[in-house]
Amino acid sequence: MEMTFAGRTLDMSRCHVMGILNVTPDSFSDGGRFNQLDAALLRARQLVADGAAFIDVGGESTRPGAATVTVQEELDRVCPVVEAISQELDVVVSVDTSTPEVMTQSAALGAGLINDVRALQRDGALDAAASSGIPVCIMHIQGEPQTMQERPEYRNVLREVGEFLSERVRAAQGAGVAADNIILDPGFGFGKNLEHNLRLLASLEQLQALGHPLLVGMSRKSMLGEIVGRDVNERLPASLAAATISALKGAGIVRVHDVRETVDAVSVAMAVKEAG
Ligand code: 7PJ
Repeated sequence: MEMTFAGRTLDMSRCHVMGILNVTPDSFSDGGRFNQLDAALLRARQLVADGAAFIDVGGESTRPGAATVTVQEELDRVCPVVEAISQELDVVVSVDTSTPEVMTQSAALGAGLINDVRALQRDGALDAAASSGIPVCIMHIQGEPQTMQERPEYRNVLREVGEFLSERVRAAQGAGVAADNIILDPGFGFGKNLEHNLRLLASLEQLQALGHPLLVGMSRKSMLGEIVGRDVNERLPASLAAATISALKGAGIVRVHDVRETVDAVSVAMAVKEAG
């Protein structure tokens, strides 16, 4: 169950914490590139100090209604941050992108994981991921980010997510991605209502049967807001519960905003798992 990310080997039978680092510009800030890079590095240092094993750098918002970004804009946002973190910090840099050019350049600058919420479905993404030689996370999504939450429908969400992921694994392997370089993600909130999300979380063990480590992301998501009736900034306890459950059910990576708190929660889950 070991996996190597740009020279760093991790035991994926344990649960690791991935900190989220958004490098989408704040429309209310007039900070230039230098300030943005500086701010990203400060945040990255804190995430590592807090215990993150991965930092997920993303330059494109996938929120429904978010503005689209050009390839050049995404490269300009993501690449300097990937390069700086890779050089300075002892952490795996993950790049949250669906864009082949960003995959290729990030891997060359030291990224250790490609995290694609579109499951390598964009033209050129399969080949870019394969040529990069680094591991990839393939996530399930129903539809496109802009419209995915309008009316998600499944006959059997667990089976359909499993079939989609299996098909994308075959496609990735067909393009030359090594089987032991593939991580899978059910894609919580990506074209799913609360009932779909809960069914997937309740059955996470069954997705392990696909034979790849699992990454899960539920931090602060609206599925948790629906359960506890709280705004996005008050969802830390709910997010910790979701991370704990995921770790107990065998997730190899949890993708979160609140790294320090999640590391503690996951440590308790791991200690219990090892005692069982
Ligand atoms: C996920 C992601 C997720 C993976 C986002 C948000 C939305 N990548 N990128 N899994 N979510 N692999 O954080 O609210 O669930 S962006």
